[in-house]
This record gives sequence, structure tokens and C-alpha cells, in this order.
Amino acid sequence: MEVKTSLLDNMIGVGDMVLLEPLNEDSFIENLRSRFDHNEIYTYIGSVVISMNPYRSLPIYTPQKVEEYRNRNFYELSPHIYALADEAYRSLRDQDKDQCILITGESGAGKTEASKLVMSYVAAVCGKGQEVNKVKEQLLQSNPVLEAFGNAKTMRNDNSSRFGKYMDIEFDFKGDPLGGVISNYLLEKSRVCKQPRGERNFHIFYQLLSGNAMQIVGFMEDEVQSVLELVAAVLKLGNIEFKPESRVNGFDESRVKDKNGETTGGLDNRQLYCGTQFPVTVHMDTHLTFLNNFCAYYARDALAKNLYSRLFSWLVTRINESIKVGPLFAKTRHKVMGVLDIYGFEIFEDNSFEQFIINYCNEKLQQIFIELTLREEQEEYIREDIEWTNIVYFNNAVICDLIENNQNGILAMLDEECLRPGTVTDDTFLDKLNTICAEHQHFESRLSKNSKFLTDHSLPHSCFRIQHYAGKVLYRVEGFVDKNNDLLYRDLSQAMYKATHSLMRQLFPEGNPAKVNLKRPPTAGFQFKASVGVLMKNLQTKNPNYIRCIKPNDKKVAHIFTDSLVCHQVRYLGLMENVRVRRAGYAFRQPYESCLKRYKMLCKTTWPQWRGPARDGVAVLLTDCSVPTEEFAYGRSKIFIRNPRTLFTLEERRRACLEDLATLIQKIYRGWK
Ligand code: AOV
Ligand code: MG
Repeated sequence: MEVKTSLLDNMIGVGDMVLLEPLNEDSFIENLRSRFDHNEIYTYIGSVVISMNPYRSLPIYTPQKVEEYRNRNFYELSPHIYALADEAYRSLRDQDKDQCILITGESGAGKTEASKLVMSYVAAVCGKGQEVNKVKEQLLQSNPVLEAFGNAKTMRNDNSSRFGKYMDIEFDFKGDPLGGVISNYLLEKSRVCKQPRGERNFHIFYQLLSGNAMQIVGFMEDEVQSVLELVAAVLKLGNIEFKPESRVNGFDESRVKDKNGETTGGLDNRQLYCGTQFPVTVHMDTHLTFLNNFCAYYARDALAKNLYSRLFSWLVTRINESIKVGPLFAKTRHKVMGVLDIYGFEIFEDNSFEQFIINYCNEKLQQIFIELTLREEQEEYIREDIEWTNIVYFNNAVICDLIENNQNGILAMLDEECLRPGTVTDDTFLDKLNTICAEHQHFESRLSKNSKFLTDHSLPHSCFRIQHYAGKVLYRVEGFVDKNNDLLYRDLSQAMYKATHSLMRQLFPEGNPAKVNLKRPPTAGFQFKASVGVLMKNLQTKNPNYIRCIKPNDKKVAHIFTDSLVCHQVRYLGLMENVRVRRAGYAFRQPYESCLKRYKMLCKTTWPQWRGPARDGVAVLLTDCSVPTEEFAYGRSKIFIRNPRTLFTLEERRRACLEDLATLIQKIYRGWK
């Protein structure tokens, strides 16, 4: 019987890399390339979706496409992100399994676009009705707001996410959406004050300048006004200049150059000015001493960055209020679909604390992929008692450990430096790293002794290099201590708390003199590590669905496919290992009960009802269908099928059976007429 399925026929190359013959890196890349050239941007590795960024809009996201993929089996149609979204949604709705969609890939590879496609697909197929539509609209509308405030043009991506985002969408037992919760991870706030050459500040600053009226769904008009005033205040802060004025007791004192009393959208400028002039130690009510020029600029920038990032977090909290699950549903058990869209792996010429944090986050995600897809897959064979030869793959756990180990990880050492009394500088931090990490395989500094991976010892001063899973990155230590400390002069918080602007006061609660807290706030690195830890734990409780995004070229343009660039990504994403694990094993597995239920119509003995253990029923069924014995293996609870073609044959027969049945019914019906 001829096998016709979308994964094999009418297709450019192969739709599932598991079917690729011969399998090697060249054929893998060639398959991606020929598919890309024919606008087939999605390719599977089993249930993992590879997505190539087309850098132009393709007509493949129409409502007709949504209908086409709706309620269809994953392998039935040609590969599409909708197939993954549909599969995840159906497992959540019908099998009561919480899902997460993990989207990875480097900056500009298409993660954010993919996350929006998944969300809009799920929104299109789940539930109906006025109340449900309102929830959907609010979930989708949160995207543009967060992108305006949290995205910016970088060298790698014109709409680069500068924060990590994880959104849990909650559903009731019918699969209707109830609401959602967004968590945000470390916004790259240094961008507020300084952008690398060729890059821009967050989109909102330009939208504000060009007078675009900003609409935020679910926000009151005065809230929007208030938010925009604070964005204007951040801009205003950036324009404040200081001049050294006098020398008192041998110290420079600095004053604001142009001290007019105008207001910036409801904020008295003097409030901003005075915030940047007070020194750390003197209480503003009693003495007024001025900062020197360096410190004044430092204070100004710290305030601008803090104000903006607190405003961003406030926006997320506020959006969460408008999309949160209503009290009516609080008692029912929710099913959850989590969508993770973080900033992608970044290698710039100059990499600082921000890139370090971003790349650490990507290491953790790669780790989860390895744990769940490579390790977990191999462990399942052992659990199910299926014969298995191990596939070797690179496990990046050592790099995660280099960064996050509680005793001597880079973040722990940075914290130790930040908390140490005495003179702490970026260089003392580097010294510390050098002594402790010098022997680590993935760490390199001028003092490194042995390094298996790193051979180039011509490192610049004040730098260290890490061999990340995705490539070597040179980090300049300048600013690490400061950015990790993330301290704001207390007087600044107090000055902001005194502001007449109520949102401003709300953002600086620690400025309330009645609530002076002398405890040191946790460092930025510590907070990030903790929240990433919570996220990883959360993800591990859910059924993962992977989208691996690949960037076809470095020019941000359509039609260009640079082999070397794609090859690099295929390697570090571990995609070859992924196919090998998938191929060496069994491409398809299903609990005996579901397998029998789906195909029992193909065999007279099992149809319409099989009495006895499901496993025996499946055995009878497969023998009756003449499936060669080397094609399948019996696990403890599941049947494992080696080649997807076998599955296609079964699917095809099932469809033929159903068609025969339909024809028969029609005949009977006509006979009646
Ligand atoms: P990223 O999220 O992975 O980078 P984006 O999702 O922002 O990357 O994609 C970058 C750009 O590529 C988008 O602005 C689109 O122009 C284009 N693009 C991506 N996917 C598609 C698609 N499916 N169809 C058409 N165009 C697409 V970063 O946030 O920088 O890590 O941090
Ligand atoms: Mg993004």
C-alpha cells in the first residue's frame, strides 16, 4: 500500500529530520536550506519544531491555516508552529497536562514572534463568548505595551527584547482561558542612560517624542498620563547637566547647570534636581551638601535607571491585575500553559554584566532542554525496559555551575566582593575570579593555566572569557560590581518619595522616612539567580514543547541563508544529538490503551471491543497489520514504534477505514431515500 502523508510527500526535503537519509551535518543544513528557499520555515525533529526566521511576512498565518491545523494530529500536516500549539493545547485540555512552550535561539532568531504566534493560535482556537473574548483580548494586548517599554533596536535585532518574559495562561476544565500571570526578568536598564553605537533606547522614548498616543488596554486615562509623565521625567533626567561650582574643604561641589523651575508633565523639576544633588551621608533636612561632579552624574544615572525599571515592573504588575484570573474561578483547578520568551544569547564586541546575565539565562534553558529532551528521553527507555545504546552529548551543566555554584561560582564571588568591607573595585573582583576559576575548563583570564577549550591567550586587561555552550564570550569587568550592587543613594529615594506625583511615590516606597530599612537589598545577580531558579522549577513540572529558533543570516534580511551561521547554531543547540537520540530510539510511543483505542478498527479481533490486557490487544493488532517485529518494542506501559513511516501506514489505513465507513453510510442513506 502506498503511504501518503504530508511529512513525506509534496514536500521540499524532509519535514522531520528523523527521516533524513543519510544523516550528517551537511545533509541537515542542506535540508534546512532547501526548505527555507521554498518558504518552508518549519521542520521537525520528532516533536521539536525548528523555526527559521524568514525576515519577511509569509502568508502562512491566516485564519484558514488556523482552521487547517485545528484538532489535527501533530504529524498529519506539513510542519508548522500551529501544529505544536495545537498539540500543546489539546494535551492541556483533553489530558489535563500543564504545558510549557520553551522558545530558544539567539538574538534575532524569532523567539518573540514565535511566542506571539503561539498565543494568537491558542487564542483563536480556545473557547468562545463575550467573557472569554475579553480575556483573550487582554492577554494579547499586553504584548505591544511590554514591547514598547521593554524592547529596543540593537545591532542584532530591530525589536530586541531587553527583558525576560514568562507568561502563564490559565484555563478551566473546558479549555476556556481564565486569565494569565506575567513574570518579568531583569530589564536591561543601563540602556536608559547609554546605548551602544548603532543601537537605540527603549521604543517608548521615541514613541513619546513622536507624540504617538499610547493606548494601554485596561488602563485608566490618568494612569496612562502618569506613566508617560514618568517616562518624560527619565528623559529630563538625562538632560540634566552639572557644573563644578566651588571647592569646600578641598572637595568639588557640583550644581545643576540650568535650574529653572519648569515642570515636566506634572513633576516639579526641582524635585528631580534636588534628588541628584544630595550627598549620601547628610540628612537633607539638616544639612545640604552637594555632590562632586562625578558623583552627581552617577546619582543622576542611577536614578534614571531605577525610575525606569521600577516603572516597568509596575506596568507588569498593573497588567497582571487586568489579566488575572477572576475570583469566581479561584476554587476550580486550573490548567496552565506557560510561554517563555527571553532575551536570546548575545555576543557583542563589548560584553558587560547584562550580557553575562542574559547568557547565563540561556545556559539554564539549554540545560533544561538537555535534561528533558536528551537525558529524559534516554531515561525513559531505561524505565520502560527497552534496549538502548547511549548517545553522547555535551552537557552544559559545568558552565551553569561555573556561574551559579553557591560557593565559588562567578555570581557568588561577585556578591562576596560587593559585600566585602574595604576597597572593592571591578579589578579586585577579577583578581578573585582569576585565583578561583583559573583551572576551570570553560573560564579564561590572563592567568588561566590550563584550558581545554580556550586557546587564545591574548586576552585584554580587565576581561575574562567564558566558553558558553553557544560560543566564547569576552566580558569586560568594568561596571560588574556597580551593576550587581544596584544601590541607590537613600537620599534619592527619599527625595522621590517626597514628590507630589503619586505614582512616583509609589515606586520609591523605601524613601518613606517612617520606614527606614537599614538592611542591604539583595544584589541584582542574587535576585536574578533566585528568580531563574524558581522559573526552572516551575518549567520542570510542566510538559515541555520546544521551538528552536534559527537565524539564517546576520543582515536581518530575507532570502539569505548563510551556511556557516546556521551550522554554528545547529551545533550549539545540540540539534544533531537531538536527531540521533530520536532516531536511535523509537520515534513514536503511546500508552497501550490509547494505541489500541485509536487503531483497533484495523483488526477484526480487536474491533469493536478487545477484552483483555491492552498490551496483548496491541500485539494482536500489530501482527494482524503485518508490522515487522523489528519495527516495535514493548515497554512496561507503552508501545514504542521505531519509524514514523509505520505510524503513517497505520494512520493511512485508519483514514481509509473511516472513508469506507462514510461511503457505506452514504449508500445506506441513499438506499433509504
Ligand atoms: P528574538 O526575540 O529571537 O530576538 P524576534 O522574534 O524579535 O527575535 O525576531 C526578529 C525579527 O525577525 C522580527 O522583528 C521580524 O521582523 C522577523 N521575524 C521573526 N520571526 C518571523 C516570522 N515567523 N515571520 C516573519 N518575520 C519574522 V531577542 O528578543 O533580540 O533575543 O533578545
Ligand atoms: Mg525577543
